Amino acid sequence: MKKFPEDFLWGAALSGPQTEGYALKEGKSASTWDYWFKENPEKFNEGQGPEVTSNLYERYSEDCKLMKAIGLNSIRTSIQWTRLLPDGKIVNADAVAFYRDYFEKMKENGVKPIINLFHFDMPMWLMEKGGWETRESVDAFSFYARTAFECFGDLVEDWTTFNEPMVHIECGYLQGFHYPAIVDLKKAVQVGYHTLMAHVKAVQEFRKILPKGSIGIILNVSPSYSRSESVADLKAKAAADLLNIKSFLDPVALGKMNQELIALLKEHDLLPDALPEDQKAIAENTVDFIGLNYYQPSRVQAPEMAAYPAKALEDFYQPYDWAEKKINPYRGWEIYPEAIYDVAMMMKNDYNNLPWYVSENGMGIADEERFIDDSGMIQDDYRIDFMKDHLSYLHQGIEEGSNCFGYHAWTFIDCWSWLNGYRNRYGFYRVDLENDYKRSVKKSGLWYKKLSEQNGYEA
Ligand code: BGP
Repeated sequence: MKKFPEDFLWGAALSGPQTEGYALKEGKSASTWDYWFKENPEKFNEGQGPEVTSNLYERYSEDCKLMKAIGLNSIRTSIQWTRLLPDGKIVNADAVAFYRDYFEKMKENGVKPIINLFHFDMPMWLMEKGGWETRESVDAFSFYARTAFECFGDLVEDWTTFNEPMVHIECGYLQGFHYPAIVDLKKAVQVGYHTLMAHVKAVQEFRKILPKGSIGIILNVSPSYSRSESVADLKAKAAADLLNIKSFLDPVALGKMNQELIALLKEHDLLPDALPEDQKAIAENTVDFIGLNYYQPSRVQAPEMAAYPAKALEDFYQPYDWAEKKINPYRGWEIYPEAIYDVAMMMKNDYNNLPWYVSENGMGIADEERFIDDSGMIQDDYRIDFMKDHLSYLHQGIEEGSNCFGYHAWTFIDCWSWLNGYRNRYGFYRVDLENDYKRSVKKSGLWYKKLSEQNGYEA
């Protein structure tokens, strides 16, 4: 039996915009997602938008019981900024009532809420003023954070500021996938810097308002593996890790910007505008813990042709198609559980063994209904195998001293996923969109219950 440390968190991650639905109802204002869907519904898989998603707003009482039923002892979800503060200033009483009841119901069912503040859902009123490109966004976010701590701090002890800041930067400002779909490396760096400062200011507020609570951030880690040991490939790998991992992890965990990253940005004339007092604020507001989302590694090689100074990430490193890679055929992502061990060792060796947890890990499946058996249950053995493989490398990392306190799967119930709509299903519960959003447990949900009860699994 592979046993995990006492009080290990066995849970799942969610986000407000991907589950709640009830968009633009009960006072909620538009986020970039509500706006973009209205303007360009054709960009979204099968025209599935953010209005209903998993209909959790109406079903959260039932859902909290379902969390308990599969042994979840914790859930991370997010508050929607546009629900709590529709105009950025005045608190929406309906939102407070909804979230308070939701978090209370979780607790009644033995589920610890870990509450995140931002999961790609920029308010439209702020985006119209420039969003993360402007320094104003830092103050707006810190006001929102303070408001959330004041409204829910008596119910929630554990908080996170952002989910995967690199994703809103890359998808929104480098790849054109998310609104505002700009492709501009210099702007992307500035957006990243303001996001970092918004996080830092939120931590500063947190220490004043909830000194006994703990606060962290959720970062996506795709550790990079280089094509070869050549100087050029290793340089590409180093750049990928600096830009994608150390850019946030160093300041939030160690209280200082990574100097190699600063040198790289300077060399390419990409340094962001900063205020003189920022360094001090970064140093004084490190986190209590880190959440790391891991899905797949990043395979990199030196660019064949690179603009100088760099104009795009591809001028620093390029993807490399490793011939031996194992692919999830239903999502196209590489499956490489070994990386979780490398992540665990990175936290131990490079980040002072700061407490951390796996805040998302899971397997997305397109057309998952093909795996429904005669009893009506999805037989998702592929998901169980995926998680077991990752847990075994995580276990090894913990045995070797990495300070990991939990594992959260993505996700509890099938969720709406941005432009992908409901294409890729990840839940322990299936959500039947054709049948009044009915939830039904998948085989993996029953397996997870046992895992949580035993605090481990038969190896
Ligand atoms: C993570 C996000 C989640 C979720 C997940 C699955 O990066 O934090 O919000 O979307 O990825 O992604 P997808 O549905 O695109 O497979």
